[in-house]
Amino acid sequence: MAGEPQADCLFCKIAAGEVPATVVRESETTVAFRDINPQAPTHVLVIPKAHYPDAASLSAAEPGIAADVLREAGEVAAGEQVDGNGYRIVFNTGAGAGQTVFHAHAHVLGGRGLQWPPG
Ligand code: IU
Repeated sequence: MAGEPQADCLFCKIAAGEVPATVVRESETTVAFRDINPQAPTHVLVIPKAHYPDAASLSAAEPGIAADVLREAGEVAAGEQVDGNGYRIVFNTGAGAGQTVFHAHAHVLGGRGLQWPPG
């Protein structure tokens, strides 16, 4: 069923506490944890606890939880004190855009200069 945990999904296991991660925030519907391969001094992933493969399917099925992810991303940036100099919230969507984990997640990147357009 839509949103149910998937047995083969790493981020479902992190959300369930079955795989360790460096958690920085948690809410009823989301978990935020540090990326294992950080691309900036602050690089935190915010995931919904419910399983949806990408941001578009999450927001279509659960707009309230999609809003929770965005709000938590902003709270992460404030907590990491990267909001003052600017930060980026990224949802890679599809393999062609670099998505490698097919459980919706927001990258929160900050703490260095960020170029535009991204690569
Ligand atoms: P992507 O947008 O799907 O490419 O992002 C997946 C991210 O998940 C990527 O930045 C990885 O470094 C990160 N990650 C992680 O934090 N922990 C893991 O065990 C694995 C990937 I696998």
